[in-house]
Amino acid sequence: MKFDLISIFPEYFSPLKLSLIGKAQEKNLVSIAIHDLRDQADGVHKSVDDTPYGGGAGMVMSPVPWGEAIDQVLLGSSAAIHDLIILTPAGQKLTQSLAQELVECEHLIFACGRYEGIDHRVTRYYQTVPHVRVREISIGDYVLGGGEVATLVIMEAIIRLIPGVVGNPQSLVEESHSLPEDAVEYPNYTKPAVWRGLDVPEVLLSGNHALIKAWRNDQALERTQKLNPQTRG
Ligand code: 6SD
Repeated sequence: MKFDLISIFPEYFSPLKLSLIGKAQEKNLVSIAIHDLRDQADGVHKSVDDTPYGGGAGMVMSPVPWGEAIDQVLLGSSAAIHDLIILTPAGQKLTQSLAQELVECEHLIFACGRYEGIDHRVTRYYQTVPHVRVREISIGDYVLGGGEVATLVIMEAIIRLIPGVVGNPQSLVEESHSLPEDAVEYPNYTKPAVWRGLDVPEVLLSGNHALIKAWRNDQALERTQKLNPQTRG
């Protein structure tokens, strides 16, 4: 799976060398290339933004360097389909099922805006390009300073679903199947059996696997009701 990330702050992506995603790159399960949008900017100031048509506060990212950067990525790719992800609070909300859909993609391009966002013609133009699917995605209803952190979130959600990335595939199975549909996780405990006067729930020490399974199920449902009663459980 190939990822191309385009941003004016390429250093935002340094954490991708760590942990799960770092290992996934070492194992050649994913290939990640980072591109500085400013490499496509002209003039001494390498400007990538301008004032908004129609007025208003802030600056809008010019479609010109974005078009150059995205075209360059597309020309260098042999993929049959390219998914161009544009991060925006107005996009489709990231969910586990969207992550499961995206992990099937061969080539993901993340366009990370800053300022007031990217000139909307970038979305409109690439919607007309054959073999490109444009997806506007949000990670939640709050406003970030740019698309970089949202990209890191989406990539982590996707990459851990690639077979061979998570060490113990049973943990993926447990997360997705053995709990009730859409429930959050049950609470976890490890040694010591008593910590600062707090015991581990007795059932977990019982060795009775059927009882443990039923208890975890109850706990997951109870937590789901408390944490997210509107949308889950
Ligand atoms: C200006 C951006 C890009 C600004 C964003 C995405 C979400 N879920 N909240 N905020 C965002 C994305 C904000 O570029």
